[in-house]
Amino acid sequence: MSAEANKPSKNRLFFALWPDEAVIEAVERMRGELGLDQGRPVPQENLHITLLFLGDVPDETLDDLKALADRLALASCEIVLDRLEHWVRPAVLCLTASEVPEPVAELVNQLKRGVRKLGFKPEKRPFRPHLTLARKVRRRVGERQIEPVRWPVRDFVLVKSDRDDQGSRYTILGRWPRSREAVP
Ligand code: 2AM
Repeated sequence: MSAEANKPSKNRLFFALWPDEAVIEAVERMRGELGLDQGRPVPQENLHITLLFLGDVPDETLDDLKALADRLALASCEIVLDRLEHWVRPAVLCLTASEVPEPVAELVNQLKRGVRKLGFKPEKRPFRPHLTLARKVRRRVGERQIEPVRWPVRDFVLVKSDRDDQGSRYTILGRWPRSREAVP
């Protein structure tokens, strides 16, 4: 057996909010209006707001993460993306929300608390909801208020990220609250 085959299997995971069709359309409209001429646009199917990045997670921990998500509640709310920001160091251009809705802030706190009990060390920096529009944006882009993109928040997802030469490929592993899945 090769050394590769002996390695414990891990996946790069994160919890996120995933946009529905209407939000994707609104973001694309905004992206068109902004007329970006540099960097690598995030493909439409990859648009999301990260709630909590977990990094490489061994396969045996996946069920614990799903069980944690099963226990969490999320009241319906709305995230209003109302600013364009250029984060110079990670070189990303993103839409950000001036305000974090209370249910989302509470969910992120509960996720952090829950994963800490599973042995993760979630980052301590305060949660800043952002939707990355483009990466490798090196020339200055003026930050400004934008026509708000309204994102109704109904559920959250656990996502696997695979990276290759083409960039990131995301697979949704679960969606919560689960009761919504039963609704046709
Ligand atoms: P970003 O959109 O600001 O790049 C998957 O990598 C997601 O997790 C991305 O949306 C990324 O945010 C976010 N993320 C947060 N912390 C990260 C880290 N340390 N490494 C990679 N991605 C991270």
